[in-house]
Amino acid sequence: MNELGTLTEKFNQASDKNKLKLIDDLIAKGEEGYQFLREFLSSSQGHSPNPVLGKIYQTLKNSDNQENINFIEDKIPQGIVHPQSSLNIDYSELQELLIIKEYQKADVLTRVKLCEIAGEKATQRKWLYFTEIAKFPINDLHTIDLLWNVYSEGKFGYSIQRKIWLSQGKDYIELWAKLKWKDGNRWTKYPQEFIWDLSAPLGHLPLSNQLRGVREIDALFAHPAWVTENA
Ligand code: UYC
Repeated sequence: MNELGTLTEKFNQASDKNKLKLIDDLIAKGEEGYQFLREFLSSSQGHSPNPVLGKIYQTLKNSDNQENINFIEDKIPQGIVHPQSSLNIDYSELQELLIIKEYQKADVLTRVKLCEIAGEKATQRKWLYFTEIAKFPINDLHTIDLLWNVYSEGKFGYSIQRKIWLSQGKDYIELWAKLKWKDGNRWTKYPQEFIWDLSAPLGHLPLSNQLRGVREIDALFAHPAWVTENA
């Protein structure tokens, strides 16, 4: 078998975590690697979106290879997630920003969308009461979390942050340290000291301002969106 054949076979048998790494090796093979990735993505349509498919999508869409760009435009122009909303909220711009890894813009837009979910008053106020968060539709929180997860190699999103928080015994001091939101006694300064790419620690984004205390993020982590999935 040729080198590419060995690589694609390895890819097919790999765990998702290893697939993420092997995507880079496939890209290094040039057009043949890209062709494999296009076919893999095609044959995965109808599967639920995950970070492996998200990384392949981003790689093809953000490459300067015309065949990749044509493939994306013809087959999957909007992204691999079909955003669900119980409130008819449009998440397509959030998907676009995450696909091109504009994580800082996506972070800002995520807060705008949370206010949109909460309603007119929150949108004008530009921040949330914890009582509003408790009433958020599960669908919309799942969509926002899925978009972040799928287009960050599984690194970002609220459900990841919540898992870290649970693993730290629901201790916010520990959570802030893990997410690099605080370094010792020093709060990370918004926005310039946050890390806006995939070199960030697990769960670093999206941000929740802690200026008004932890009740907001606490309501987010207590939401049934996460509890029903994995207790
Ligand atoms: N900021 O420090 N933050 C702001 C974070 C705190 C502060 C926005 C995160 C600590 C002020 C976002 C951290 C603190 C403003 C974040 C952080 C503080 C502001 C923009 C680490 C001082 C502007 C959206 C936990 C010690 C005032 C927003 C205002 C803004 C995020 C200060 C996303 C994760 C306790 C003074 N900070 N924030 O919510 O209200 O305004 O405009 O968390």
